[in-house]
Amino acid sequence: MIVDFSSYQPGTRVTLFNDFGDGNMSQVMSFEIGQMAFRPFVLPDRLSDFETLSPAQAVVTRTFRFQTGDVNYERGWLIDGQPFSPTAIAAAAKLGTVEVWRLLADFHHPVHLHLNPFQVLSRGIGGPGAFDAGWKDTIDLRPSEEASIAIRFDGYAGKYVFHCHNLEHEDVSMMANFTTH
Ligand SMILES: [Cu+2]
Repeated sequence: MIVDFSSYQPGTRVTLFNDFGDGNMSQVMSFEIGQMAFRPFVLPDRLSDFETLSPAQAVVTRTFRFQTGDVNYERGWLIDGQPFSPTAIAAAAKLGTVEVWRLLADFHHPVHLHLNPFQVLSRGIGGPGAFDAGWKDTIDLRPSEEASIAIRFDGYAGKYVFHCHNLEHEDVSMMANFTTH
């Protein structure tokens, strides 16, 4: 991320706010503007290069539905109709392989995977947005939206989770395990 502070005078304090936060929680961070650096800066045409994953590389396609449902006779949030269980394994991925995961949502669900980043292949009607480009660790699914992501599982064998990053959903109990081997 590149932030241009050149329009501020030295000594200015610039605070980044979260419009959805309450009270002190709305203040994310502050920047103290120092002395001007007279170093000409030109934004490069291309910030970085990365390998683009293709659905053709996928060894398996899995589907996960992020929906409301009952947890212990109360309303909760589920993945494929199931609340989180420490012992249940929703997917077992082979290290070094690429998988496509179709994610379906009934509501806003920012879906987050541990271990590896992923790329957004498709989203809703009209395809991925510019904001979907590059490597992601979370995709914010919108109500009734379906998206496909490509993940290359790599690096470490073990047991990991994926979950809705809305804590009110994750805690009751929109989370599941996957393993890599
Ligand atoms: Cu959610």
